[in-house]
Amino acid sequence: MTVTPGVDAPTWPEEFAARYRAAGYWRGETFGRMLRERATAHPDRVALVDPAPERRTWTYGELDARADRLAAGFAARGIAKGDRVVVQLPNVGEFVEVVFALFRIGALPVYALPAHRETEIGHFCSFTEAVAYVVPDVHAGFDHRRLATRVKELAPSLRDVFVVGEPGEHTPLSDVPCDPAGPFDEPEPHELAFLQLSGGTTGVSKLIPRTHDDYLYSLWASNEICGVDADTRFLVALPAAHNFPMSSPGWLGVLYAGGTAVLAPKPDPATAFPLIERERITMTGLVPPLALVWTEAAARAKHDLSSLELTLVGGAKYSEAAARRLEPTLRCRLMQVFGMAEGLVNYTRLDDDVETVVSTQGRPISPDDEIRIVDDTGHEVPDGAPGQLLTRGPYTIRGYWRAPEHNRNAFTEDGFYRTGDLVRRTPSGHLVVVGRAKDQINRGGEKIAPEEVENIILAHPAVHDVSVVAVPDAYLGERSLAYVILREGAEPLKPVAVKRFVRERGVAAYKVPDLVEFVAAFPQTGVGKVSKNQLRSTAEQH
Ligand code: OOB
Repeated sequence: MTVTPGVDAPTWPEEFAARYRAAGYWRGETFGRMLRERATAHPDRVALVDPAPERRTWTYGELDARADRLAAGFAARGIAKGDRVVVQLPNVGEFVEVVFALFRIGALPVYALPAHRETEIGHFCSFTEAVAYVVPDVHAGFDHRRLATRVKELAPSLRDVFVVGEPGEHTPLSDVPCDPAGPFDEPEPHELAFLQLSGGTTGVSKLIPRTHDDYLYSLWASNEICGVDADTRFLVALPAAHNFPMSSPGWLGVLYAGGTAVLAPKPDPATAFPLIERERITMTGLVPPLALVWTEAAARAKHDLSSLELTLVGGAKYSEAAARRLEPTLRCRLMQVFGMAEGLVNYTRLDDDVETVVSTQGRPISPDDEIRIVDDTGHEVPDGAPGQLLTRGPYTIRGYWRAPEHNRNAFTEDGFYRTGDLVRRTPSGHLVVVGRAKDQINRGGEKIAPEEVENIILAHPAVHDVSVVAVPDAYLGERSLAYVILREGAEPLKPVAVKRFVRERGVAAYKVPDLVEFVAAFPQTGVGKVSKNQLRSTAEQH
């Protein structure tokens, strides 16, 4: 089934699109052509390094040729423009090869995280009517081929499973490449490039439709802000499929600039520090808990980290005290980033003073990022006061993919995205994140929709009701706590049994509640609804 822009993926009204083109934000480029141009300009420069288990490199010329051959192979297997392909790969070179091959034929990667399991993958595959699913053989001790076999039963549209490594009953990715056969039905710059996942506040993740034009703008503008150029050597420490390490400025930004992206198999100092030394890494991006660990480890590190010039920290609130420690210990610049897969990204700037860098989450990329900070009734708050952040702009979506009902609430009538974040604005235009209005848990940058976990726990026969809330945590920022009311007369349950029940449903491990507590009743609001605010205050006592 083809994708109809505007219906499946609400798009920018023509007057806005015209304005963004006239301002030079949307340059009429596509990812496929971008890589081709870089490969023509500097074929022998190294684009990509996959250091483990043995070091592999791809020059721009090699990556381009490889993307062409894979694209031809995918096309020969019937994958066509507009088709969705769920890609669930860890930080390996094949991830980059596969997505550029898909970009080239206009098929849309759907970026799953390595942690996702049957529930999430089954949903992505069936909801998007994906025709193919790309997996590693075994990653972090988990056999993705067996997951793929089960998912095939859930999603009848799925024709192919391609495996990086030992294929089992599926198709090895190494069998796919063909000699390029003629030009492909290439996508246009205004068309969709991929579907990114939302952190979500509802039962299932919403899909975020990003176009070549809008995403490429966020890349080159991020490059200018972060000082990314052909000499940049960027360490992809976080999962490559997440929007932050992909585009802020991330591996895609680095490839745009002609630099080198190095894929870390894991983000811990024991893995990352030797890589920084060996690969002369100049830049990386971390979530706050990792930044804490790196800062502590750097104080007694034996490795030479002197090549590191800039560390970006974002994805969740970075405490001011922790932010203050980063520059002196890692001996590089800090940049805070407050972004969202839906679009808007804020950075502190290289010429901001230290106080601004440690105490704010940055200001928007674009002069045309419109920011409104409003109260509960939708009215703008006085300057400097906290309120809910709404935004609209040249790289912020106008609606989720195939979600018209949800879009009615998630966006205002005039197209502003309701971020659900509570912020205040400083006189310099920087935003400070002060809290959250949306029902979401931010577990060290990994987003959990309480409703999704509640729905799973509710399916337990002994459970009468459940409410999942955040508990403050010194390391992760937040952890999850499930308050459970048991059915009358039900056998008493242990917390561990509730956790096991969630895990066995086949969801990403980070969604399994960290804590489970049994209660007799929930506090109620005036209108008789469960008061999550009160539950959260109780949870803060933990
Ligand atoms: C990034 O993207 P998502 O889509 O996983 O999560 C977005 C949400 C924001 O709405 C906000 O609630 C939270 O994550 N967030 C932050 C933050 N950065 C993101 N909250 C406080 N302080 C920060 N610095 O997380 C993302 C996307 C692109 C770049 C960076 C992060």
